Amino acid sequence: MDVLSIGETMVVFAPKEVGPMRYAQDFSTHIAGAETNTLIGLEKLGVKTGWISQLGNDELGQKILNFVRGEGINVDSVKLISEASTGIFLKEKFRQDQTRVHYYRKGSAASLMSEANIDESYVAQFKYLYVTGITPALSASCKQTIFKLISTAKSLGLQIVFDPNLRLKLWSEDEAKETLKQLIALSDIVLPGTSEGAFLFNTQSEEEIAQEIINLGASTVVVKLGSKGAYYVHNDISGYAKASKEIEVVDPVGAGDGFAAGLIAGIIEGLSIHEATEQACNAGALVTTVKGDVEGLPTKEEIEQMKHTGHV
Ligand code: CKP
Ligand code: MG
Repeated sequence: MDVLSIGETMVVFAPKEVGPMRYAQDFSTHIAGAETNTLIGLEKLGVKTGWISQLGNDELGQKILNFVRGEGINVDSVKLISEASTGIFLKEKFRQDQTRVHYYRKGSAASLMSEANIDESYVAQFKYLYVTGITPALSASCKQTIFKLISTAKSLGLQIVFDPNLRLKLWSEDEAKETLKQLIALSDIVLPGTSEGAFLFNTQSEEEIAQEIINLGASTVVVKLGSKGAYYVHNDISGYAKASKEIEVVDPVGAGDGFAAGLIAGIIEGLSIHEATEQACNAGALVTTVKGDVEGLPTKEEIEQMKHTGHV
């Protein structure tokens, strides 16, 4: 298998109508979590993946497990526990162009993960470890688990890919800043957005953000610039790439995870950093054309079609 990740996946309830959620009557349900969003994107692009997690031994936990397994991800390291419930979140389209996320995940089954969830022989089956800044924000034991998993993975020769995924609803600014910088310093490939870069390094410039991250030890940095594309630095190569077509955004959540999937798949299939970044931009853009965090993740054929014809 190629890519391993660890994190929390939840059931999402999204009001069907636009407007403040207090008036909502009907909800649609989806499944989302940054790490499985990316793993599902990778599976769609032909990359074999595995996931370490914990879910409640409840109906929603079973729903998530079935869904993730159904997308092809290996779930041998996912535990169902009876001590806590599966986390959920609500995704409110407050106004047509304003999405708000509300978490109900404190004390969830995933937040109780500990070093006992890491099986070294399982980790040894992979070439890349994909981590986001959400998992260490879930609890003290999750934070400890992330550092342990990264050091185990590094000692086994895995490459570390990191998306800061700053979530200030989950932890304080000071703790987030300190921990995210520590995690960046342990990573080979780092995928920040400009607002995350600005939070961490006090600059809006993508070139300065990338340089700060290279100085911390990464060999590859790709800074996401939203609809403007992305800026990459890989060893001594740098440049810009963007999606092959302007798209109409239906639901922006999950774009970064689709981006990560496109990039990692591109690196695994041996694309140049420019081509891999372009594939990442196309995958991220396509995610936003469909409601839900994973439903719009593209196959390789869709990406090729977008690239060559500019049509989705
Ligand atoms: O940065 P993105 O919009 O790509 O991330 C979205 C995901 O894991 C979403 O699926 C949600 O479950 C989360 O980030 C989160 O915990 O906020
Ligand atoms: Mg993100």
